[in-house]
Amino acid sequence: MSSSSPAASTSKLLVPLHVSYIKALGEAKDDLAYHLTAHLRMNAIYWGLTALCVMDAKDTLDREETIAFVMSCWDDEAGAFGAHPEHDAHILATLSAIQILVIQDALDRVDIPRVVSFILSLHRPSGVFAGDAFGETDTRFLYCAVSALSLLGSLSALSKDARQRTIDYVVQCKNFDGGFGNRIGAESHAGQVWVCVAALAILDARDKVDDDTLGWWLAERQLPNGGLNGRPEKLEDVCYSHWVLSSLSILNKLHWIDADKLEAFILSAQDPEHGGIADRPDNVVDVFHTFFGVAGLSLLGYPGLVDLDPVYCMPAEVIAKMGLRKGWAAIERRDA
Ligand code: GRG
Repeated sequence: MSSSSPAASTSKLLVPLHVSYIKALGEAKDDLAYHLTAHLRMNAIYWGLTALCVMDAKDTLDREETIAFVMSCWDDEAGAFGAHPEHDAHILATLSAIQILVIQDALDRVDIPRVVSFILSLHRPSGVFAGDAFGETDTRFLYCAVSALSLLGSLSALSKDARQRTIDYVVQCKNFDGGFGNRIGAESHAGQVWVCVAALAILDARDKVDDDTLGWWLAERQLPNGGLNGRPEKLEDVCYSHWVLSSLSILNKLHWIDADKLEAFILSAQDPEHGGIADRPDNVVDVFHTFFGVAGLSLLGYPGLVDLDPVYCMPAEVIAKMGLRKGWAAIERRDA
């Protein structure tokens, strides 16, 4: 990205440029980068599609083509989705696939009972979930499992006892600073804070969060340049605009950070020539940071954007229609 871009050019969200940047990603099939990121393809389509929804440009991606790609990643042996055709099923790709199908109103294409059994097969006696049949466990996979079950209307497939063990596992990951780590005893990290707080919200166990202690820890993630880091002494990164802000939104404490400074930081990480948002100003853009940048701006009430549900990280209207909306609050959207 050009570092000589005039500051004025990034004082506004460059919506048409970001929309064409995301559209072009799916068409760059001759690029080496496209093939090197095959293991993230399903996640990348979810990030791109949801970013387009937030910018009110959902139809930029062809609906039938998108659904066909998702279905081509079905792993019939496991009964769930891989990240790419011929890849083994994994809970991360499975959640992204379900999110895409829900957004496209195409859940009816899925064998829901098989996906539910795949997810339940990943549940461990401690209450945590594994990512796949090979067994690595952590709170990210726990969130993916809980969110996917909920979106499939099958949270009740977790028995009362299994649900309680899941809640207890998350509670055991809570630290003295109010934050959460990726396993019991692990350091608090904003990404893990979000998965744990959002999973507790879905499981109707929000009361297990120490709102004030965690609210302070999250607010302290803001650095003098306005950006947010993921844990103390680390660099700011645009993606924390989602992990931190969504957590604060679920705690109804978004006003605990300086919204104007964060907004200016996110906007300064845009590529004003080719579109896309980077982790921080003057770095190379990617779809992950583009999505989490616009997600953060949406929660900050940026004009013209569509509301995002911070618990499911999906368009708020879609979640509300499914009757899944939990208590959260964003900053009121400003007029354009
Ligand atoms: C539906 C949005 C959604 C997610 C699914 C995979 C997942 C569930 C959540 C991931 C949560 C998480 C751990 C996010 C953090 C990602 C990140 C930027 C990690 C970087 O960690 P370090 O240690 O960086 O490299 P720092 O910033 O601490 O130096």
